[in-house]
Amino acid sequence: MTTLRDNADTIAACATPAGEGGIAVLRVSGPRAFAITDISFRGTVTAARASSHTLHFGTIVRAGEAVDTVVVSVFRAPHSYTGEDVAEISCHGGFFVSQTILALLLESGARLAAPGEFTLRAFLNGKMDLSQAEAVNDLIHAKTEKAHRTSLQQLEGKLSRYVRTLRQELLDLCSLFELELDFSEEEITLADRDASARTIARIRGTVDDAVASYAGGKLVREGATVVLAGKPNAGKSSLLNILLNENRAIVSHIPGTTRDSIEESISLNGLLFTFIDTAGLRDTVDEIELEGVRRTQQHVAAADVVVVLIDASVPPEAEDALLYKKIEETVSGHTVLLYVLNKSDKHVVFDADTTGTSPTRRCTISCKTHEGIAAFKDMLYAAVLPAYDGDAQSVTVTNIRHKQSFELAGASLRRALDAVEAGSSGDFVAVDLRDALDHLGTIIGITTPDDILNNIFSKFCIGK
Ligand SMILES: Nc1nc2c(ncn2[C@@H]2O[C@H](COP(=O)(O)OP(=O)(O)OP(=O)(O)O)[C@@H](O)[C@H]2O)c(=O)[nH]1
Ligand SMILES: [Mg+2]
Repeated sequence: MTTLRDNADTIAACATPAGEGGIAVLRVSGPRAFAITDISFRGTVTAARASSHTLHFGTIVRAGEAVDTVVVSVFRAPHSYTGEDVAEISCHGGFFVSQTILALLLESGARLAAPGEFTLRAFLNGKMDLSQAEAVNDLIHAKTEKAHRTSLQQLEGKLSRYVRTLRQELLDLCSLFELELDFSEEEITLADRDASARTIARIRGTVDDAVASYAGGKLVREGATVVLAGKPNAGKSSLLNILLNENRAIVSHIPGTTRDSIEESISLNGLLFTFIDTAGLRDTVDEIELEGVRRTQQHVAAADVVVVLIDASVPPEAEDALLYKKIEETVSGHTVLLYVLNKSDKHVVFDADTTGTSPTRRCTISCKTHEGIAAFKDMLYAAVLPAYDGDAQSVTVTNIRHKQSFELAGASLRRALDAVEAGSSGDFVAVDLRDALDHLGTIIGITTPDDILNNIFSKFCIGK
């Protein structure tokens, strides 16, 4: 997007996905939106003369011939999504029809919109701030109830209000320190140092809370990855099938059935869980199985949760301890390890205590009778939940860009606090406070450089 801040063009794109559907919607936005639409639209009134927020039935014509019957929605600036004049043409949802109408709009003088350009214009025209614009994209991609709720709250301005409140407090404080510069000759102190230090520390605490909420935010946005690992025949594929409620993976009594990893996602209590069924871990000379084992180890290393599944109906073998130790060594620091004893319907001979795990991190199930599955799901949910407090009052940061800005703001505030405590002059403190203000400003788009804006909006779909 070379024309980031150039709103002179009128842009057009198909706002609905490619393919066949009930309707498709072509969106046109910009100073010539109505004039361009009217070149091919025949209705009882032209879009140019229609009042805002009205719908108009008519026909799209090309070279005197009808292309489709359509409904044109008219939104006049500034009361539209982009803040500009917007026409939305709802046509029959066929690929040929929608592409023909789009081509007509482009021939009539519109430019094809870049990804996210409608939302970019909404942002540039002050219809929403940057964090709200990003929430639009999150809302579109939300797959679960919690992802939907957090993105909607962000769209409605929850994060914006949080950031604006912090910035206002900082701005008030910063002006006092800056004002001292005007009286530097007289050595007047306007900002009480003790009170200022307390305020900065409090704001820093709030900023740190926002950073800390990211672990939960990431969980809400991306979900948790749960790897089912263990020895061959433990019942990993059986468990996957039960969780998905379908016969996704092949189950057989032959050890080494699963060779490739199988990945599927489901929503549990509103959070997205991606389960990966893996090749059973054992020493093998089979080349394909060996590759499977290598992949299992990779998944284990990247997992949020590793479920170590154990066939409790067979006694532990001498090398088992080594296997479990290896899994423990492979997982990263934040990974939760759960030990699940399977086949409780049979005679259980495996002693769970030999795993050396805490009882809250293990359970017994039967993939045959489904005994213990509900408790297993509860344990799984509880294992990832600490990351997400779901507290409606506090803010949940779901976006890595926002997290980094909060971190940078926190670091600036730390420097400001050091400067106050070291008795530095007001201008030193003010510089760090200004930095913190700028970092917070990038979250809502006040001080965000154009290349970052480009990067953000280029990830949107075309037509949004
Ligand atoms: N009795 C009983 N049999 C089970 C249970 N769970 C799985 N099985 C059986 O155990 C065998 C192995 O099950 P799978 O789900 O294929 O085991 P896996 O861990 O995926 O094995 P690999 O893919 O070879 O690593 C099959 O014959 C299953 O029917 C259970 O709870 N009780
Ligand atoms: Mg399997």
